[in-house]
Amino acid sequence: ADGFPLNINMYYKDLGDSSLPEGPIEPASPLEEVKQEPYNLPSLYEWSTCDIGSEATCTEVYNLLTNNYVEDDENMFRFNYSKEFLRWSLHPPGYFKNWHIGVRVKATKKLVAFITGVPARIRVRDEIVNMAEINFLCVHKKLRSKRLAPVMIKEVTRRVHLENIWQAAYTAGVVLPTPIATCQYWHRSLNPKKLIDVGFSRLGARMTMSRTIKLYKLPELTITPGFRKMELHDVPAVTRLLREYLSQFVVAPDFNENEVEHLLLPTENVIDSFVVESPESHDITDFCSFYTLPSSILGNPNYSTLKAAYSYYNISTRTPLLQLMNDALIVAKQNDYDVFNALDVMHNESFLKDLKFGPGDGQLHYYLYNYRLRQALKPSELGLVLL
Ligand code: NHW
Ligand code: EN5
Repeated sequence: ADGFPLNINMYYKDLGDSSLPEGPIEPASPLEEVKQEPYNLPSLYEWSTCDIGSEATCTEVYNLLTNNYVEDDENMFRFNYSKEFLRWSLHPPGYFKNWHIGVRVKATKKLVAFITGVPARIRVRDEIVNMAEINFLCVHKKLRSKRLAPVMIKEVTRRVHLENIWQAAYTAGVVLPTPIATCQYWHRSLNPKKLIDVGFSRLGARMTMSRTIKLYKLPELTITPGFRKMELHDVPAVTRLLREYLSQFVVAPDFNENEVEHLLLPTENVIDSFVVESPESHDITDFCSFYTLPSSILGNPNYSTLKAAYSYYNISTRTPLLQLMNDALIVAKQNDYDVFNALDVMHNESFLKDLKFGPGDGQLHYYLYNYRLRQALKPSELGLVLL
């Protein structure tokens, strides 16, 4: 009546006000309004769409990331995604080649920065939202702090918008505006002597090396009857199991059979997945999976890489989750992994302590771009694992 808005919050988009509705913050724009030309880079550099299917380009990306990607807070370890992993994770069904964005030095064509998006349908409560999953943002160490990252983020955003997609999901070890959840990394030693030798873990108080080795010892063989590697003919059953399981979380991917085949069928040195096939009914009752992400060990004279497994999607309907994950640890040990890592997402809390995982010094923050949640989620409300 006096001409003032009833609710001053209508002028403040992101105050975390729990009275504001959940959903898109900015509405989609008409595609004609999306900027048609790439953002400007400093004049010595140029954009370069990276064809990861090309062996030469994949090698360039691999080398950039191997030398410049994420390190722990004490710069002792650096993620060392393999080329096979990059090809797999960047080529899901329906991927867009021009969402794999490099920056090169004009004069030499040297690749100095990178960022990627891949399409994904992510459900938030009962809305399925077309999103981009953003990953592998990397700027060469010699070009840091020159505000290149914000230009790369704007450019990937523009290219995502050109496909009429207006939301994104991403994770980072650093705090940015505004996490939808903050998760804890947990680590289960498989090769405690090496982990201690390289400084990944420490000998506990009043522990000797031999007591520590005994503490982490695992059976040679898996325990669950019917536990075996997932095969192509399991895709329909695993998809049904996964869709049903993920429906309980607030944020989770909406996987179809094509995506399950690509993302969850075992790929050597990239993704391992296992089913439990009931010896009686031959039904697929349980599932577990982990991906392979080694880290370079920086400046150690004796060891150069740490072989790490990362828990991916796990589902128990018959086999207790604890037993299923114990079998996952056993196969990881059989295959020479040094450590098995997991986040406290989904139902992982229920097995972490019992299976002798310990909390790491790293956290992982989850983000959505242009999508508001009323309040931050507990890690156990997240049904999403990004690579
Ligand atoms: S997280 C891994 C990110 N990569 C690394 O940590 C590798 C090692 N570090 C680097 O290469 C997973 C550089 O330090 C980077 C920053 C490139 C990180 N996300 O260029 P400047 C992902 O890939 C902000 C977002 O001078 P720099 C997810 C920082 O807050 N922003 O810094 C990626 C500051 O902004 P402010 C980050 O050190 C998600 C600005 O960058 C960030 O030379 C991307 C400084 O830029 C991070 N991880 O390069 C967002 N780290 O506003 C996607 C720093 O505070 C959003 N910054 O001044 C969605 C897009 C799609 C939408 C579609 C609708
Ligand atoms: C995008 N997809 O900090 C992801 N890792 O705890 C990008 N710590 O390995 C964001 N500092 O705690 C990634 N050992 C963010 C994570 C960046 C990498 C990172 C942490 C996660 C990590 C290790 C090594 C620490 C080395 C010194 C750690 C302790 C293990 C110990 C084993 C025995 C039981 C107690 C815990």
